[in-house]
Amino acid sequence: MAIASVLGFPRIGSRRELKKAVEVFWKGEVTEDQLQRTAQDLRHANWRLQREHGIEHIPANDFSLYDQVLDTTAMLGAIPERFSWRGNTVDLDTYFAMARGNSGAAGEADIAPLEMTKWFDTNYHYLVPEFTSAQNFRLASQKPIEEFEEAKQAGVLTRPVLIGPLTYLLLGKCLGEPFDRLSLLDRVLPVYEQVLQAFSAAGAQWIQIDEPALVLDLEEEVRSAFQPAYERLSASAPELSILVATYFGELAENLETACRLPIAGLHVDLVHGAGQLEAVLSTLPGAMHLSLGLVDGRNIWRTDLDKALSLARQAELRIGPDRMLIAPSCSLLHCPLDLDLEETLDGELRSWLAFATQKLDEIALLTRALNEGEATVAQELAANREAMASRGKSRRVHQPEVRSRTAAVTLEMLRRPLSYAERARLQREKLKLPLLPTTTIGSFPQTREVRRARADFKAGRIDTAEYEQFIQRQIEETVRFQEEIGLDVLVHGEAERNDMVEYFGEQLEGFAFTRHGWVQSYGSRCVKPPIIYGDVSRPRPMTVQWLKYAQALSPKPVKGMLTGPVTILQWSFVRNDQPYETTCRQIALAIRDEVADLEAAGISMIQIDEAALREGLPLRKRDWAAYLEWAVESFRLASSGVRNDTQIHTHMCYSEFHDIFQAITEMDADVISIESSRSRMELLQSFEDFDYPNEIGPGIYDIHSPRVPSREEMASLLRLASHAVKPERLWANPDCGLKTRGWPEVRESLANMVHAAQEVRAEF
Ligand code: 39S
Ligand code: ZN
Repeated sequence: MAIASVLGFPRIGSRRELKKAVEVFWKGEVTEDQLQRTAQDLRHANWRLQREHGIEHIPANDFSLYDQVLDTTAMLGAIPERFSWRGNTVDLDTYFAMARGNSGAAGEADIAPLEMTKWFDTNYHYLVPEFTSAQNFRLASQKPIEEFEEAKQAGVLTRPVLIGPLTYLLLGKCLGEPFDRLSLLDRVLPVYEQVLQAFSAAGAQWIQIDEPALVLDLEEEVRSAFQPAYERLSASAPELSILVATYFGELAENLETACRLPIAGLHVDLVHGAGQLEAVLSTLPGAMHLSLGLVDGRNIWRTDLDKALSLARQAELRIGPDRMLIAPSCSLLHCPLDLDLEETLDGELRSWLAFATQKLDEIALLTRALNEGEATVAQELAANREAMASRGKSRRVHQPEVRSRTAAVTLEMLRRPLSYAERARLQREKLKLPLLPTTTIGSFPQTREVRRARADFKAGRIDTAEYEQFIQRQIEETVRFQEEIGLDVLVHGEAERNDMVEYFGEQLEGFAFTRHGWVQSYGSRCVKPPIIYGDVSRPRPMTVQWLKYAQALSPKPVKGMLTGPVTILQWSFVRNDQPYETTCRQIALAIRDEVADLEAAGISMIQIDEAALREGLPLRKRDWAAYLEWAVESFRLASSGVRNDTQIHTHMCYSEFHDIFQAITEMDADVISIESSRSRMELLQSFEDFDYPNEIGPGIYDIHSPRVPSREEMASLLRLASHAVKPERLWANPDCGLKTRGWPEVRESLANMVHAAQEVRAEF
């Protein structure tokens, strides 16, 4: 019989209970016990829910108070020296210090947190493990076992989840002298062996070990490290059935490696690696179970059950039902929890969607169809067919005008009429900015007050006029503050925006947005990605009213702020019935219209953020060129419709540019601002090496912590930058938006930044 299974489940709770509990704990308003009780309730609710929905292999240890990679670091006792951890097991203070750093408050030292980065190509961020060549590991957290026991006591025999040793090491970074991370494998394996033995002793039958690294381009030495590692692991707990889970792509040339492992089962992603089933079936050894990732764990579309069943039947013919597990493509962590909470979505749209809870039903249904025959679920299958057909032909999805407009894009529309050098001259004449102009990335602190006003407005407690007046007051205060400290290029502060993607999604045609569709982005921070279900267009201006208001307040230029097409695409749930690049081009045209309207309203500088351009890079290098081509083209389509003397800015939230430098240059923005203060301007090396032709604002104020950088510190960063970039092409700005910061530190830091720029300016 095929087994209904799940690889991981959302843990924040239907009302973001985890976020709220963790944040009040950080403020010291509740005890550790209270936090742990909330966490326990959430775990129990998840186990119960999955059981009620017919899932047999239910995960444990997929829960986390912050991040599952950090949990693994705690399990392995790989706590960097600077946290001065001396305990036997990792305590909660050390755990959260690694996640958030120690701001130096209350007499404590100022300790930097672990770095945060993207979990593969998702919008989830994990904390990067740090290793030294002398790194030691030992079992320092019983969490995996405790959560397994906890479930068992609640009557659920779970399949616990661990991040595999190879993936874990590959996600980490080496400190000090460079060395091979895999040289640490022999030191981590004993801890894994101990954990497996503990699971075995506790009565676990299956264990899931996630090795998503197997869908990446791997060097031969890395690939060949899997076999001996898994030989040790499986020998250490022979009664335990190990399922190695791969996801987010195809195994491709790593398939044989995976199939040779001495394990009981292999999970493959058949949504993001749709073409690999036949190859997997031909390579899978005679006794190995196959877990079929048929239900998309990263998107919100209802599964086409006929298609999924035909894949399952294909597998069944070759390996029989007894070696099959039916599963989501990856953990459901990346999906919102429950479609039933969305009372405001209309019935038609809702019939096309499945959130995590609905995906449980799909998995159970597919399993039943296999085990008991399709006749037993005929009604459900018919309803599914009807939903698929309605989506395929709906007028809301297919807009002929959008189609013809996208088809009519010409090469001229992708190019500014003059070169950067000629544009720069015109822009200098018009804007009359000083050397090293100072500006910010766009957002100012989103205070409780701002969020509350929006919540009140959405709930109807205040009316439109009241809300708009409130936002205008915020804008005015922000503009006045910037004038006061002497910034050269102002922004309106984005008080009206809940999120840089959701805000635009709410106003574009072809997008739907949810009320409770939260997905964890990192730690306690969540996002509510909009749903792109149809052809995209812009019925009316989205930002012009606010920018016009702000510009009227000041003679200084106010920069218009937009989110770029690639970033809107990356941070939304995207339709799966046409290529991503087609959807991206439609969004680009909508943004292009907004750019034109801003220009017409007298805005002379427009920033189009592509925060997510780099993270959209495909996992396999061979797919990079195609992606970068349409991504850059979309940006150019959005940005090239302006006059030569209108200055186009863009912003990017990371500092590894070496490998995509060509693409960044081809975007041809007049000014680019980038993160860099944490990497101490290392990225300037790239700009020097490649001789970036346009203007750059390397971030000199690290906004990722509440720390206030001094004027001297920022001045020296600017001087450093002026060695790599000609002073006439250099800007002074923070390294990202200020929305997560508080006003007091922002006031002080920005004033220091302006002084730093003035100081260095005087030296030229
Ligand atoms: N992806 C997206 N989409 N956007 C991004 O900015 C990023 N940045 C990177 C990469 N991916 C991204 C990740 N960084 C937050 C901050 C940084 C992030 C991701 C998320 C963040 O702060 N999220 C907020 C949070 O988790 C939610 C932001 C939001 O949508 O708290 N706020 C809404 C608003 O402002 C809803 C606010 C809210 O919680 O309108 N309201 C309360 C409620 O609904 C009521 C308000 C109150 O009384 O306090 O209960
Ligand atoms: Zn940024």
